[in-house]
Amino acid sequence: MNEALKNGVLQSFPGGASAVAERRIAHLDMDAFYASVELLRYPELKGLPVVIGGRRRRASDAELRGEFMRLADYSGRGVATTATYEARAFGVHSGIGLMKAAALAPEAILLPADFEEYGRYSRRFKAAVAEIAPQIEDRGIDEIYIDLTDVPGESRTLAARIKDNVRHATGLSCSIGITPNKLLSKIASELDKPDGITVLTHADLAARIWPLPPKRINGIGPRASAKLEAMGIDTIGALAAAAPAALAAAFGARYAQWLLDAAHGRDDRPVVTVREPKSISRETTFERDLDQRRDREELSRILLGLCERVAGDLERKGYLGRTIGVKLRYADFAIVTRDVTLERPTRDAAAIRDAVRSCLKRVVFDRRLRLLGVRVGALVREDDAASATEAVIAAESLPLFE
Ligand code: TTP
Ligand code: MG
Repeated sequence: MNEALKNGVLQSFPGGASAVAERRIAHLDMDAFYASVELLRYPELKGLPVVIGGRRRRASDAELRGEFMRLADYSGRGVATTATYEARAFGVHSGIGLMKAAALAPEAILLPADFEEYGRYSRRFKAAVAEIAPQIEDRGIDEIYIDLTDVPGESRTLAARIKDNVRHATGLSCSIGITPNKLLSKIASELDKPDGITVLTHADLAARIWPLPPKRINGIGPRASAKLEAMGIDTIGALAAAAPAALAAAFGARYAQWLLDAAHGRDDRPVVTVREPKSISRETTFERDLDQRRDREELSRILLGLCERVAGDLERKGYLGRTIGVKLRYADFAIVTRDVTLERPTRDAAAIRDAVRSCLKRVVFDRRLRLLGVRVGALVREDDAASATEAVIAAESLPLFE
């Protein structure tokens, strides 16, 4: 296939005909997301360095007095999940240990994370975008890709409208990059953070993208970045100009080709609008109704089998889940469900079984059973799980009746 066609680039042929209309892809990322949601709740903290992190915990002495906790008063091994831009000015960032952060910004306010609240705002901002542009690929709690190719309007105007709608619906700001593909848009959305709009075409590649370090490309992690640096490649431009053979020798042919395509801004991945599954579950109806006491062994065996099958499903589909639930149907068809939310997402059969057991402790077995089901929800994609696990949450249980 013609290179230009493959990348969806508008190509004028000598006859003047356009081969493929250039795509217009936006990447939208919320600004200091968790911290900004907290500032809606505590507007008096606006303009101050604020850090989100640590476990959900019992109220500290400061909180009991109705005061905010300062980083200087923190002790423990927690990490910052994010920080306001005012705190970032002191060098505080996602992933930094809170004790280290305290040394940098002792006066900064420390707030615990409230993931349920962030989830609510996440749904709200996505719905606000969908009112203007419905072709959305969900990339996690605070970012999305949007295919704007068929949405009328000039790019900058459209981005401004989307930002206005998000602000109106949530009170929050975001940054948007618009380019011909996802790879460039993901880079572009960061170029004018916070509250920015960056529109780039392929013609801007050399001036705007090539001066950046290779690690700004989503898919070039710390290891690849260090290896490139050791080869003297410290910008995306240098990567674009690198000898393919040298890259192939260092990274293997496939990744080397991807590196070169990325450095040249080539990416034809579509915006995938399919909804992510909310949960993955397995259930089984018994051949005869079982009694919790008399048929204990059989029930245990069935339960373990279900856990293993769900774990297998998760592995095949590439997900981990944090909420483990159980469903029982009694002989009289009444249904009861229970679930528990773990500290970290898992797909380990034994971890799922342990969680299911803790759910079952909250079930009354006064009738025989005809069905048992195991469900894993609050799913995260395996690729995204690394950052999701950083978001540590204290275990809690949420009984759920149907
Ligand atoms: P980011 O979009 O990376 O960061 P941010 O929204 O806080 O700031 P920015 O303005 O630079 O976009 O991540 C979104 C949320 O995900 C962030 O608010 C907190 C959470 N998070 C973690 O829990 N752990 C992490 O390591 C990172 C990077 C983010
Ligand atoms: Mg963000």
